[in-house]
Amino acid sequence: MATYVIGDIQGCARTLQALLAQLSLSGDDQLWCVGDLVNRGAGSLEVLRALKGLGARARVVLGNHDLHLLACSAGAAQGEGDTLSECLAAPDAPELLGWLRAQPLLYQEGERAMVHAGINPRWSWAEATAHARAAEEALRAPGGLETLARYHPSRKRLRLHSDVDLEPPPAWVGDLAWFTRVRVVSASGEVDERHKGGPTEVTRGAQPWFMLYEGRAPFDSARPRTLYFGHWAALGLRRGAQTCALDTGCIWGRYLTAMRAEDGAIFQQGLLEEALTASHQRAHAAERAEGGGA
Ligand SMILES: [Mn+2]
Repeated sequence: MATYVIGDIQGCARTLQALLAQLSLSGDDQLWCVGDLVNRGAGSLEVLRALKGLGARARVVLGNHDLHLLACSAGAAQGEGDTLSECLAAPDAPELLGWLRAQPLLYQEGERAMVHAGINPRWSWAEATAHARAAEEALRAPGGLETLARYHPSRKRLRLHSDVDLEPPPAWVGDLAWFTRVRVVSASGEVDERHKGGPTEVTRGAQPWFMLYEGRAPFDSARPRTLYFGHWAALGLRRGAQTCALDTGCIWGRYLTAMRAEDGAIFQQGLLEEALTASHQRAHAAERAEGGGA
C-alpha cells in the first residue's frame, strides 16, 4: 500500500486525471489531497466528482478555496476570477457539497498528517488537533455555513459598514486563518494575510509558519514525523525537517505534484488546462489587498 500526497488542484481536472494515470493507483493505495480542490481552474465540478468517487481511497483536507465554495453555497458572493458557478448549479451539488463539508481541516494517520496552509506554531500538537476538531464540528453544525459566509474574508469591507456584523467572529472562524490561509506569522504571533511571495521576501520580524513550527519541534513528542501542506505556490516543493510543502503552482502554469510518502518519490504533471492570465493575477492582488481571496 502506498500513500500519494498531492498539492493544490484548483479545478485543474485534466491535469489531475493525467497525474492519476501516472500514479496508476492500485489495491489499497491512498490519495491524500492538501486542499484547494476547486476554483480558478475550469474543472472544479469534475475534480469534486472524481475525488468523491474514490471513496475511502481519497483523503482530503479543506483549503481556503474549498471553504469559499461552501460559503458561496450559503450566500457569500463569488469574486472576480472565481469559477464556482458550475459546482453550485450541478444536479449533484447537495451531495458534493455535503461531502466537502464533512472533510477535516487537519488529518493524521500515524506518523503523517496534512493541513492546507499551516497551524499556529504556538499550539502543541494536541492543541492543534483540538482546534481543528472544534472548527470542523462548528462547520458541520446547523448554521455553520451561514456563520462561515457571514465572516468570510471577502466580506471584510462590508462588515465595516454593517451594524449586525460588528461582533467579533467566533474563535473557530479565527482558527480557519491558520488551517487554510497562513503563510507568514508576524512578530506578534498573528497570521500575516498580506504576504504571498517567496519565503525570502518575508518582512523583518515575520517568519514562515513552518520555520517557527519546526523550531519548536524538540518540545513536542506528540507530533507526526511529517506534516504535509500546500497553499504556498511561491514556496514550491520544499522538504523540511518535519514539514513538506507540495503546492507547485499548477494553476499558475507550473506543475501538479504528488509525493509518495513511503519513499519520497516525486511525480509531476505539467498543467494541461489554461493557466491564469496576468489580468487574473491582478484581480487576485486586488482581493489580497482587501484581505480575501487566495
Ligand atoms: Mn490555498
